[in-house]
Amino acid sequence: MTRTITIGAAQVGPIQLADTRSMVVERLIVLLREGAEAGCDLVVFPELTLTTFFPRWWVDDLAEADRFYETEMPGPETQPLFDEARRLGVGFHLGYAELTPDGHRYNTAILVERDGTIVGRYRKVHLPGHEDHEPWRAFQHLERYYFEAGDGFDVHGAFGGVVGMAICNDRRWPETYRVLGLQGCELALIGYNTPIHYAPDPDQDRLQGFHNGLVLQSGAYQNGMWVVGVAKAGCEEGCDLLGESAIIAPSGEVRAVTATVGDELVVATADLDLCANFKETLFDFDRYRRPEVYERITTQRGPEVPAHVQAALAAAENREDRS
Ligand code: CDT
Repeated sequence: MTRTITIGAAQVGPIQLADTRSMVVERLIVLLREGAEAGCDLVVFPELTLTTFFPRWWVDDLAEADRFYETEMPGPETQPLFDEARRLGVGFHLGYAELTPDGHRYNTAILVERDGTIVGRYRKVHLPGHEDHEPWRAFQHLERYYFEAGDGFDVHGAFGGVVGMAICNDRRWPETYRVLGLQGCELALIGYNTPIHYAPDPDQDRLQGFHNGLVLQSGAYQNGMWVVGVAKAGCEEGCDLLGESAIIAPSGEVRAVTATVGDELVVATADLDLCANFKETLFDFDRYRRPEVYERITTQRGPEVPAHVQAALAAAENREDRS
């Protein structure tokens, strides 16, 4: 018996500050219905789907930003999305800002099964950008101010397979995919908001699309899993966000990719059994991995050039100075 799941990557175009939750949810329902017509079992929405990407602005007091966070899921404005999903029998993945009853703030994603029940929740682990106001930037990237970091990558038994989640900047870190891969993940869902302009090194602006494909495709291939990367795209409040949402096979091949930076659904049917072609051959972790020599990965955070290498480099520099 094959295990196939038809997936819709539901890219969402820009959401402006003035757009209400209800307006956004209406757009999501249109994409969900389109997914149902295309035979989707699962429709994947991006990171922080319900609002504009608010970490681009500084506020003196975090409470001023409370309106961007969800205090319940579903809440009155998101309930229609859950209702429509259940009616259509289509599951979904949704990213949003979460404010917990005890005051914690997370960049969160949930996985919702075809009957409308939440089967998994993930809180972003790798928070990019900065924590203080940096007025020199054209726009801020204050995720480290607005959110606390989540504490791990879990997988969930859903849609007939092993499903994991990650959010945006997580996709640039190989550890993300590996920790999921080590739990047998067959399908990783990753929403993103990626500004084209990267203030600390603007030379990277021209590489945003290339780097996006590079990390999603290598993560898929090196772990033998399907990866779905979904953008909030287009010009949001004057800030251009990358599109290029894609569904990637365990071979690393792109099976579907968006062509616009607006609301756009692309669909691919994922055979989860294809994962075994990679997980049981070249990437047979149990047979080939060598965790005993990877100790630095979990014990060390930043790079440490060993003392003997530093000494050798200093000696070489001395010799050059003397010659
Ligand atoms: N949302 C998010 O994580 N965006 C980051 C931008 C990094 S630049 C501060 C990304 O990795 O795409």
